[in-house]
Amino acid sequence: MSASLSVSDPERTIEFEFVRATENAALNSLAWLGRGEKEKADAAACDAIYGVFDLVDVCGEVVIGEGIKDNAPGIFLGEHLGTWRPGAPRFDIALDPIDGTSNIAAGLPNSISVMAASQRPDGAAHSMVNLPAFYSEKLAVGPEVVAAIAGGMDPLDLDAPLERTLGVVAKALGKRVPELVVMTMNRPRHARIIDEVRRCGAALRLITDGDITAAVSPSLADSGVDLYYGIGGSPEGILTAAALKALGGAMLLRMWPKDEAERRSVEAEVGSEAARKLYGCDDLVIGDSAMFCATGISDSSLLPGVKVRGKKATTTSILMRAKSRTVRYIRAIHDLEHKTIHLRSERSEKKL
Ligand code: VTB
Repeated sequence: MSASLSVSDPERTIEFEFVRATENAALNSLAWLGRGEKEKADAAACDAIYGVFDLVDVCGEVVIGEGIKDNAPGIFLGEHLGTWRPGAPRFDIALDPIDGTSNIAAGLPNSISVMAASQRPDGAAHSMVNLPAFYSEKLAVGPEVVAAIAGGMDPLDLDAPLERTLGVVAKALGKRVPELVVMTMNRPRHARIIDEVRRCGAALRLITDGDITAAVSPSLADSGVDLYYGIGGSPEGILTAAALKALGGAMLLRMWPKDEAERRSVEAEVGSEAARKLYGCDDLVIGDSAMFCATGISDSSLLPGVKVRGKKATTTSILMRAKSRTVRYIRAIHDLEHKTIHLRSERSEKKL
């Protein structure tokens, strides 16, 4: 047992409040599934997250928020979550009330509500890195690949041809390349990746949106995904890193400015060396404290979505902590005739 495990660790109790928050966000946004209103879905998820944390004794500071990117309603960088009652434990929080808002709006699969949190190591300015580029290039693999590399196999290299990377991953998993399943978002900027994966003979699962589920999936034994590779949102990369720290997976990440103007602005902000830095999960979420929690809204390779049958709704969430490496799947059955969701906007309980 790790020395850092302690019964008084506030993570152990607070983590369940994160499940309530993402469950309520999923339930409250479900009404917007397939209704073409992504901002209303996002607002409903944010309202429910605020509502849960308004009742929780924690000093949470949003260090990775959303909203600015989408120009949508959101929970922003620097906002406080929790009561901030004196003496309450302090956490840095990263969140995406809905990753995959376009999917919800279109009634498509692959949307989740997701949060991560960590306690700042002593003396550190922050525990999660805020990357100034909109996009990052990300390559994510599961624990078997990490173990094979630790055992002497060639490490992964973001600059190596994809053919080599697929070969390394296949060898680590004891598969042939044609047996590999690669996941990426279907985007014109991924044309080369898509061609390469197909040329090598691996299976490619293209998704519309939502690359947190995609990047976490290779670390889950039964997701059917072996490798995630692509260019997606930078904040999503931080949330992914928190999950992979708990799952023992790995990710290589490098900022991907979309044009010269963005490259110049990123370099002006962090310097040219940091702009090109290759990050691993421990560089993105610093220290041994990391919690990750997500609830499925619509079905994904990570989680089933909310299922409603009569007056009952079933949610499935995944909750994990890096310190203990316990991974919990929490299947909750909500009786909609009794369930109330505390929303900040109403400052009262909302009956579903
Ligand atoms: C990425 C991805 C997200 O939006 O940020 C994407 O990481 C935006 O990419 O998971 P495009 O600009 O190419 O659409 C998501 O898919 C959903 O927020």
